[in-house]
Amino acid sequence: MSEWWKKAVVYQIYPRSFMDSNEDGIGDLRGIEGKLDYLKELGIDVIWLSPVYKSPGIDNGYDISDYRDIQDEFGSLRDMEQLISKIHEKGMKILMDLVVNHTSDQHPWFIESRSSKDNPKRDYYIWRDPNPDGSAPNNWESHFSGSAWQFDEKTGQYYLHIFAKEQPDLNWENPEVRKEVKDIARFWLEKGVDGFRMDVINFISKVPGLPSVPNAKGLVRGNMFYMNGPRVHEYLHELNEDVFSKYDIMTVGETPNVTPEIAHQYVDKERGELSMVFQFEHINTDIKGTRWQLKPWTISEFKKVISKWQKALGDSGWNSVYLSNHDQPRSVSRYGNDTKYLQESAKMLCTMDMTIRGTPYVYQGEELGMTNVRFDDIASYQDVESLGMYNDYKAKGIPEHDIMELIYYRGRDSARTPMQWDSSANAGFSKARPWLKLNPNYTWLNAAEEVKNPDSIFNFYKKMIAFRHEHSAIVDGDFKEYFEDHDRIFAYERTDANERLFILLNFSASEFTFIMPEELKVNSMRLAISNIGRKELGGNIIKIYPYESFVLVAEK
Ligand code: TEU
Ligand code: CA
Repeated sequence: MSEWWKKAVVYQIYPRSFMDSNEDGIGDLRGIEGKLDYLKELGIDVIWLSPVYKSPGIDNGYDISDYRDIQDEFGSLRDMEQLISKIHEKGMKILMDLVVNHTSDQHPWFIESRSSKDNPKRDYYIWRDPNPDGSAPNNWESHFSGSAWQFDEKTGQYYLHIFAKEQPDLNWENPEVRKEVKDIARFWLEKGVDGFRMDVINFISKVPGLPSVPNAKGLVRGNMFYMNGPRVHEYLHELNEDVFSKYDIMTVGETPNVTPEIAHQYVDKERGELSMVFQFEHINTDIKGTRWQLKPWTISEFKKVISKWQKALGDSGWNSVYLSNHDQPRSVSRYGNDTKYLQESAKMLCTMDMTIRGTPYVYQGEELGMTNVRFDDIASYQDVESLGMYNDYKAKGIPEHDIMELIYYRGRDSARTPMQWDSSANAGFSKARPWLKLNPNYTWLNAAEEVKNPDSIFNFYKKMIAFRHEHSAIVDGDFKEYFEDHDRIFAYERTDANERLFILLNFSASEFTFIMPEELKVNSMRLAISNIGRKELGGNIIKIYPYESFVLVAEK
C-alpha cells in the first residue's frame, strides 16, 4: 500500500460548529458540502469529521447509538454518501471518527445488555457485582467526574463507563464485540471512506480483575489499568489483519498517555496496527495530571517534548502533528499571543506545524487564528466535561471565579464555538441562533476578511501548506535541532538528498539580537518563508522580532 498519508495535510471538522445549511443553529453535512471549495483553496488533502452517527448527543456525538446511520441534525445517510463522493470529486479524502471504546447507553446493544443478566448481549459491556457494602467495584474516577461505575437497579450490578454514565464501555474481550467493530469499519470503507480517527483506542483492553488504584484517597483515574492494556495490540492487529489491510487507507489512533516507546508498538509498519497516533505529551505541558490541575507552561519544556517525538518517530513509525482539536483550547491563545501578536504568533505556530516531521492536522478555525472565548456565566457553556467539573468543584466549595477561570483557560467549548465565516449576523454560520454562542470577535476575525487579505493568517496557512507539498525534506528529511538550551527559540534543520531547510521560531513576545553560528551557513541559503514580511536575513547577526519565524532553503 502507498503511504499517501505521509504527504497529506488533514483538516478536522467539528460538524456541529462548522456550517448550518438549514437554519436550525446546528452545523450539518450539507453545510460542509457547501464549504469544500474553501478547504480545497486552503490546500487540504484529507478531511476528518468528528462523529456524525446517530447519537443522543450527551458528548456531542462521541456517544453513538447507531453506527450505520446519520444523526438527524446532521442529515441523512444519503447526504453522507453524497458528501463522500463530492469530497472525492474534488480530489480530497475523508476520515470518519470511529468511537468504539464505548457506545451510547441508548445503543440497542446496551438496551439489551441491561435488560437481564442472561441476555445474549450482557457480555458486550463490563458488568460487575457491587462490593458487599453495596459500593462500586473499584475506585476509578470517570474522566467526566464522579465514579466510573453506574449502578443499575434492574439487575443489581454496576457497569463501567470511563467517560459519562451515558457512555458505557464495550467489553473487547468478547470476540462478538470485535466482530461487530470490524463489520462497522467495513460498512464505511465499502462506502468509500479513506480511513478512521479512532477515539481513545488505547483504552479498549482493561487489566483483568479491574483492580482499584492502590493507596488512593477517594476516587482516582484508573489510567494504569486501562490505558495501553494487556491485549490492546492483539485487538488492533486483528482489526488490521481482517479489515484495514484490505483497503488503501490511513488510521490515526487517539492515545492519551503514550511515550515514544509505546507509540512505536502501535505504529511501526511491521506491527500491522495503525498508521499513526495522537500522542498527548506536548499538549499536556501545562497540566499536572488531569485536565484541571494546571502548572506553568514553559517554552523549554514544550520544545523538548516536540523534539523528543521528532527524533523518536520517523525512520520507523510516524508522527501526527497537531496543536489543537475539539478537546483542546485554541492553540494561538495557549502557545501564542491572542491579542497584540495574534497575526505573528498564529503564523509562527503554522510554520512549525507545516515543517516538522509527521502528518499535520489543522483544526477548523485554526487557519483563521480563532481564539479562546470567555462567556460570563456557566449557563452559556455546553460541554459535559466542563459542566461535570463545575458541579463537582462547586460541591467541594471552590469559588465560582476560580472555576470559571479554569474553564476559560482549559475548557473544550472554546474550540467548539461556531466557525467564523463572515461579519454578518451569527458570523454567517447560521441564520438561526447557534447551539453554542459565538466568539464575539467574529466581527473582525472571519474567513471572508482573511480570504481576501493576502497577509492574513488564512493566506499564510495556504502558502505553508503549498510549501510543505513542494518540499520533500519536510516529509522524508531528517530532523536536527539547534540551540536546544535557548529559552525562547525553537530551531531545527530538515534535510534529505535534495535539499536542506533551516527553520527558526521565536516562541516569545520578546525582541532580541541573535548570532547565527558560521557553520549553519545561513548566508548561502534562500529566505523562503517569513511570517513578518522579512525580505532577507542580512548577515549572521540578526534582530529577531516577537513571534518571528522563518524558513531558509538550500538546494543540494
Ligand atoms: O477524548 C478523550 C480524551 O482522553 C480527552 O481528550 C478527553 O477529552 C478528556 O478531556 C480528558 O480530560 C475523546 C474525544 O476526543 C472526546 O471528545 C470525547 O469526549 C472522549 O474521547 C469520549 O469519547
Ligand atoms: Ca443544521
